[in-house]
Formats: sequence, C-alpha cells, structure tokens
Amino acid sequence: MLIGLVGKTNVGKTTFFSAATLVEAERDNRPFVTINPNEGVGYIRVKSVCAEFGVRCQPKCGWCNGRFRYVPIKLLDVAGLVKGAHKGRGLGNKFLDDLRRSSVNIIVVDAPGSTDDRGNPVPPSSHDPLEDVVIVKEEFSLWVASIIERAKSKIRSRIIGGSSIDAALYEILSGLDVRREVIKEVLEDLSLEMPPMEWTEERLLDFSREILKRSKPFVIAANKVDVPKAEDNINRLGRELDDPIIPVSAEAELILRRAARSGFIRYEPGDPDFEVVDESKLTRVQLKALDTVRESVLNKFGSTGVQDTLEAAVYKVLKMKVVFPVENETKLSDRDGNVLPDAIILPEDGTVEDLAEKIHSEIAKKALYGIDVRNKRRISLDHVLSHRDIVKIVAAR
Ligand SMILES: Nc1nc2c(ncn2[C@@H]2O[C@H](COP(=O)(O)OP(=O)(O)OP(=O)(O)O)[C@@H](O)[C@H]2O)c(=O)[nH]1
Ligand SMILES: [Mg+2]
Repeated sequence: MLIGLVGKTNVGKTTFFSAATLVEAERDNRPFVTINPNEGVGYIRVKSVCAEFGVRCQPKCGWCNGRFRYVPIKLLDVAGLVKGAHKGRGLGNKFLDDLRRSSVNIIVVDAPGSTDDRGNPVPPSSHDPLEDVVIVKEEFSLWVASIIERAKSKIRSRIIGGSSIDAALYEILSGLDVRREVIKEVLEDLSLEMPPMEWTEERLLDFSREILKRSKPFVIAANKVDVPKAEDNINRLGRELDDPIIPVSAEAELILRRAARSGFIRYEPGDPDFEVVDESKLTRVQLKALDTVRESVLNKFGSTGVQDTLEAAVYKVLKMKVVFPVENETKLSDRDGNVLPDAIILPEDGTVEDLAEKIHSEIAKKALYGIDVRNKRRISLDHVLSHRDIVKIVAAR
C-alpha cells in the first residue's frame, strides 16, 4: 500500500512525511527544497484485537500499545507542483511518474494561505489555498493525458491489430493501477466512441480527469492549522470540494514525535494529548513549544491530524480493512509462537483467498478453507472478510 504526498511547493509535504515516518529529510521555508522523492514507512491504526483475547500482539512490523495496533503503509513524498508544471514550470511534472504505484494521494495545502502561487512565503490570508488544490488536480490530469499522448502510436497499432479501445488503453494505464472496468465505464459515460488518436486535447483531458477521479482518489491535508486564519479557509475548502479535508499541523506532529522518541513526553501518533515525562529535562523554550502545540492544535482540533489523514485515505477513501492471519487459532500465533504477528490490509471486497494470496502465493494455491478464530467456524475461500477479523487458513499439505 503506497500513499503519495503531493501539492504545491513549500506547503509542508516533507514535514508531513517526516512526522509520519520519522525519516529525516531536508525541509525549509522556500520553494523546491525536495527534488528526489523520499520514501518511508508510516502507520495506520486499528483498534487492537489482542486485548479481547487477553494476549499481547508481537508484530513483525509496526507496534501495538494495547489500545491500537499500528500497521505499516508506505509513504512517498515528491517534489512540489506549480501551475504550468506540465509545460516544464518549476520542476515539471515528470516526477509524478514516481506515483504510478500509489493507491491514493494526499494533497497537502497551506491552509492559512501563507505561500503564493510559486511557493514563496507571504503573510497569512494573502493566497487562496483552493486555487492550489484546483491546480494540483489539473496538473495530475495533464500528467495522465501526457501518458496516453506519448503512447498514441502504440495504441494505434494495438487497435489496428484488433484490440478494443478499452483493452488498448488498459495496457497503457495498468501501470497506474487503473482497472479495465473503470476505463470501459469512463469511455461509455463520456460517449468516447472514437479511438484515442482522434480525440481532441479537451476530450483527452476529460477522460484523464474522470479516470483519476475514479482510480486515484485524493484526500486533502489542510496543513499549518497552528497558524491563525487557517480555519476560515478550511471551512471554505469543505464547501467547495468533495474530497475529505483534514485539519493538520505537520509541524506539531513532528515536534511531538521527536519529543516522544527522545523520551521527553509520552505520545503516540493520533493521541489527543501528551504527557511530559520529566519537566526538569526540558528547557523553557522546549516546554513553551509543547504548550503551544497543545493550545493551538490539540485542544482546538483534537489531534495533529497527520494520523487521521492517513486513516481517512486508507479507510474512508479506499475503504480498505485490516485482517489478522494466524496459524495457531488457540494461541493466536504463528508456528513460532509470535502472537498476531501480521496485520494485512485488504480491499473492501477482500476474501479468505485474497488474504492467502497476500501471505504467500504457494499458500493460496493449496488453501482449502479458512477458520474465523472468533467463533471457530469454517469459512469458504470466497467468504468476504470484515475489518479486524482473525483468520486461520487451512491448506493442503
Ligand atoms: N506553521 C507551520 N509551518 C509548517 C507546518 N508544516 C510545515 N511547515 C513549514 O513549512 C515550510 C515548508 O515545509 P516543507 O515540509 O519543506 O514543505 P514541502 O511542501 O515539502 O516543500 P518543497 O519540497 O520545497 O516543495 C517549512 O518551513 C516548515 O517548517 C505546519 O504544520 N505549521
Ligand atoms: Mg519537500
């Protein structure tokens, strides 16, 4: 599962990335600091299942605090986009190719409007963040259009060779994780009966917009909510856009996670508050910074929003679920005795067979049925699993 971080330059993408992954990367208050993408591991929370059974998870990846299991997901922070990127402005839009594999993209915006259209710092309220969202989405559509444009001769030869339009487009777009049914639907809904070589620029763009809408959804991280004036803009974004919008302070999350890593505070991603471990270990400046985070972010918004954004992307937008495979249904462990070692992210319609496939293709080949560990009942391979199910897969020897 890969989540992309995109947006105008100098809005806090890398700060969000570092806050979620604790990977250090260059950040600064000026445009185009990030050039090469940063890849790291963040986490989504699942309400722990171990407490229900009186055991404690021993995750292979991520961790569990008894309340929540933190399940790894990959994050990719890319360079910033500005208007005209498809024409080569700023760093262009070729780097979006790195996002071919992402299932969903988070658009980070400067909610208080404290950076202009080129990413230069300006006083809050000087710029409209809605414009930035529109531009990023448009540059994304132009990127998809350019992928099709570049492949036109290939599409032509496939169609001459007898391929249908949707099959030819599927071949080009499958690397973007676009399903063939979606391509078919969009062609029909837009009444695109001619082959892509004969589409006007406008039609190609309409097609690309619609493909993105249905296959690569967005979540908006309205960042810098610690800056006054952010709230009015967030309310307006909510009225104008259909995408989920989460108030975020990436800077606050980074401060809290670093303080927790150094042992100064007790705080886990997504918590509504933190606790200072030993005041005498902190300077007055550090205590003041923590107080500001509490007052201007946590007390006002309930959390820093970083965790909520990742979870909105996975659960709300992609409608994914997390299930726990085990080999020993009594101990809830693998064969080495590790309790609930794996947590697997599956799509909404994910079945026992899909789970087996995710564990190992060999297991999937030999899988006979599953056992729902909560009620010890047999479940068939085509049984659609629920969020937080614990499943043993029984396979032929
Ligand atoms: N007040 C405030 N500032 C923030 C927040 N998040 C990021 N910033 C600041 O915004 C500036 C830009 O942050 P980056 O993370 O480098 O932004 P970026 O979008 O990755 O920028 P490019 O890679 O240059 O496109 C830095 O000075 C950050 O400290 C936030 O939540 N609140
Ligand atoms: Mg950056």
